[in-house]
Amino acid sequence: MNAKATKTQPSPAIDKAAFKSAVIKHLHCTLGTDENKANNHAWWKATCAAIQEQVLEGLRKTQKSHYLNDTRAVHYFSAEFLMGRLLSNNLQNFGLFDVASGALKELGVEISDILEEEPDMALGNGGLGRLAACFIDSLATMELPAIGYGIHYENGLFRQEIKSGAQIERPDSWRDYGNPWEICRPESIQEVSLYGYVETKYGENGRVLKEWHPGSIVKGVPWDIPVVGYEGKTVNVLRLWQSESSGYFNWDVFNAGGYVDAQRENVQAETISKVLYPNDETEAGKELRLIQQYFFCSCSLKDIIRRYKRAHGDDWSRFADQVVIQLNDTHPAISVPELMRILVDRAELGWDEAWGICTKVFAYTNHTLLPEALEKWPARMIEKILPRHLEIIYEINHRFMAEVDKKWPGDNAMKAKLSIIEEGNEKMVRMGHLSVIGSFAVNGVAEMHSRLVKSSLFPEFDELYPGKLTNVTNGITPRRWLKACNPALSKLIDKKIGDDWPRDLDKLQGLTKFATNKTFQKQFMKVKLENKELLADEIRKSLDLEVDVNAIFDVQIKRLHEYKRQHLALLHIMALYRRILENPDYDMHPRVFVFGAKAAPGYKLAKDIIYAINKVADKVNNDPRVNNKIKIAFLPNYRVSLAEKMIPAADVSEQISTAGKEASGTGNMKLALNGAVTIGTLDGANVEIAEEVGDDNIFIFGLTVEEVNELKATGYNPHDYYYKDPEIKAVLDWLETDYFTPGKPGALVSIKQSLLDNGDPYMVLADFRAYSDAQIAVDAAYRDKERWAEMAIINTAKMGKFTSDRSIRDYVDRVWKLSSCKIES
Ligand code: CR1
Repeated sequence: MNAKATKTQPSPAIDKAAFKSAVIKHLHCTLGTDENKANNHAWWKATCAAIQEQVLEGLRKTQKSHYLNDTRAVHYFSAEFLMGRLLSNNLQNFGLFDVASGALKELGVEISDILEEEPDMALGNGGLGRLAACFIDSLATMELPAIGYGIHYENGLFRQEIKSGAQIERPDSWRDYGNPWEICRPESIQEVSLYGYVETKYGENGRVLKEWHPGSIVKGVPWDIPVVGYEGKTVNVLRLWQSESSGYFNWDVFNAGGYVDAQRENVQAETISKVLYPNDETEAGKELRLIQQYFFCSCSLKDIIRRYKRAHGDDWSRFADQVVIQLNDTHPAISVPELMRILVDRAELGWDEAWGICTKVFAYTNHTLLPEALEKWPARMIEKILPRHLEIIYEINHRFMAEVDKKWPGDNAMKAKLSIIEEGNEKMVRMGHLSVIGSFAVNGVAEMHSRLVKSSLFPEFDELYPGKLTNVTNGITPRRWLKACNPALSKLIDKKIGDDWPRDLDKLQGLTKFATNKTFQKQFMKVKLENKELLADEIRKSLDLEVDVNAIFDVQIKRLHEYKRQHLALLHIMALYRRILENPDYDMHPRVFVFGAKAAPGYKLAKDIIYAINKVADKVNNDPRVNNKIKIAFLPNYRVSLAEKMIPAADVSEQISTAGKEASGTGNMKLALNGAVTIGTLDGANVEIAEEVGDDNIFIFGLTVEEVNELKATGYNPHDYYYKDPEIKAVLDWLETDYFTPGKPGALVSIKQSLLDNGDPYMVLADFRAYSDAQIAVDAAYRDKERWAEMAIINTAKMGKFTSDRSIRDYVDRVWKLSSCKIES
C-alpha cells in the first residue's frame, strides 16, 4: 500500500504560458535574437533570465524583511564555494521545473539540452567548497538570515583533460560568455590596504595610536549570487569579491611618467582574484594566497560593519548580538586581527572591549588533521604585507601566553606548544591556533574527527577552554543531491511516502518498511538501471567505451590524494585482472570501476596514480581474455555537474581512506542517499553512516584508527606484506614492467616506490587483503538480487541524519543562536 502522498509544494508562481512569454521576451529583449536564430546557449540564457525575475523578486523581499526585522545573521566566510550549475536547482526550488520544461518543449527546445549549456561555477576544490555550497542552500531553505562571503575567482578549479593517460590542466574560464545569475554591486565597493609601514603616535592621556600607511590599496568589487531556498521563500546572497586596481599609488607613478609601470600595478591588483589555488588539503605557502585571504576577509568585514552601522551607528555594544562569523577552515583566520585592527585603531575601542567583541563573533570549523594542510605563514611575510596585523597577532599572543602561564605556571614547553608563533629558523604564525584563540566555538566535521581534534590536534586547548571544542557532523543538501540529480528516484519516493522529504529527510525512514517488498525492490532497481544506462551513455560519449549496465557500477569520486587511496583500488583491480588471466573461469560478477578525480597540478604522485589508472584501463578494457568482467572508466574533469550524473548510477561507493585521515567525507553521504552501498574503512562520517544503516548494509574493512596508530608505533614495515602476500608482490612487481606502458618500463614505478621504499605512509599494503576480502563479500551480496535491493533501499532510507539542514540546525542551536525570519510578501 502506498503511503498517502502529502503535497507541500505550493502552486508555482507562474504558469507555462507566462513562463513561455518570459523566455521569448528575454530572447528578444535581453539577448537580441529570436526563436528561429537562437542556439542552445541563447535558450539557456533566456531561460535563466526568465527565472531570474522570480529570484530577484525573492531577493528583494528577503533583504527588506531582514532589514526591517534587524535580524542577527550568520556570515559564512569561505575561500571556496563549489556551486556547480544553478538553473536546474533554481527551477526545482521554485517548483518551476516542470513548468519550464513544458514551456520550452512548446518552443521546440529540450530542457536537458539547455541545462548542459551552463558552465559549472567551480570556485572550490572539493569537499570543503561543496560543503559551503550545501550550507548556504540549507540556510536559505530554513529561512535563516545568512550571507556567504568569498572570492570571485576569474578562473575556477582547472579543467582536467586526459592526454595519453596523463592529466593536463587547462584554465576554467567560466565567465567567458557571462554569468546570468550574478549581479555586480558597485555601490558596495570596498578598499583594502596592503604593504607599507606602521606609525606609532601618542594621543590624549598618552594613549598609543597606531597608524598604518599602506603601500598600495586595491578595490574589492562585490558580485552577488542569489541563493534560492527550497520553495523559494528566502533568497539569500553569496557575495564574492573581485579585485581591481584602485588607482591609488598608480597615479603617482603615472605622473612621474611611468605609464607602463602604472599599468603593471593594475595587473597586480587584478591578479588577486584571478585564480583559485588548486590544492586540496595541502598548504600553498604563497604570498598571493595570503593576500587573497586578507582581501576577501577585509572586504567582507567592512561590508558587515557598513550594514551594522546603518542600523546601530557607532554603538558597538550590540555588534556581537547581530553578527556571527563562521570561519570555514583557517583560510579566513586573518579576519581575527583584521576585526581587532578595525575596532582598536579605527573605532578606538580599548583592547579588552575589542577582544571581548571579537571572541563573541567568530567561530571556526576545522576540516583536517593532516599536518601539511594546517596553515602557517612566515611572520616575515605577514610583516611585509600586513605590518599592523603582525603587531596585533603578537599582542594577542602575548596576552594569551599570560593565560597559559596562569593555567600551567612556569611551563615553557607548554607555552611553546600553544603559542600562535612557532619559533625556529623561520618564525611562523600558526593560523589554527589563532583561530581557536579568537573564536568562541571550534568544531570538527564528524564525530570521530571531532574526537581526534580534541584528543590529538588541540588537547591542551580543550583543557584550557572546556566546552569550546565541539562536533557538527557534515551534511549534504537533498534538494541537489537527490531531488534534482535523480528525478526518477525522487518521483518513486514521492509516490511511496509523499513529497515532503526534501525538507525533512528523516521522512525517508518511511521507505524502510518497503525494503523487503518485492515490487518496490523491482521499482527501485529499475530506476537504478535507468540511471546506469544514462551514465553508460556518458561513458561512451566521453571515453568511447562500452560498458554493461548489468555489471556492478563501482564508483570512486573525490580529489586524488594518497590518503584517499585510489591506488588501493587500483592494486585491487590489477589483482582481479591477474586472477582472471591465471584462471579464465575466475568467478566474479562483471564490474565497471568508475573514477573521477583531479590531482593538484604540483602533486606528482597523485598525477602518477591518475596515469596508472588510465594505463591499466587501456590494457584491461581491450584484453579479450577479460571477457568484459572488468571495465575501468576514468571520466575526465570530475566536477559537481559530473557528480550529479555519476552518483545516481552507483551501486558501490568507495570510501577507503586510511582510518583517521578523512575528516568526514560528503560524497559518501550523497552516494548512500542515492542507493549505493558503501565499501569503506571506519573513517570520518563512514562511522556514522554505518551506525545509521547497520552492519548488514555496509562493507566495513581494514585497520581502525587505534590499530593504525598502534602499527605505526610498533614499526610498520610494508615489506612484510610484500613478501608475505604473493598477490601483493606480483601486482607491485607488475608496475615495474612495461606491461601496461609498452616500450616504457618503469613508467608506473613511483607507486611501488611510495609503497615500499617510502614506507607506505597511508598503509595501503596493510589494508590490501582486508579490502580484497570485503570486495569478495560485495560480489556475493550483489549476486543475490533481493538482498542487494534491500541493502540499497535501506541506504537511501537511513540517510536522514545527513541532510545539511540537520548540520545547520546543529550550528544554529549550539553555535550561532539564530532565529529564522519569515519573508513578508
Ligand atoms: C575533508 O578532507 C570533509 C571536507 C568538508 C575536507 C573532508 O573529509 O568532508 O573537508 N578538508 O568538511 C579540507 O578540505 C582543507 O581541508
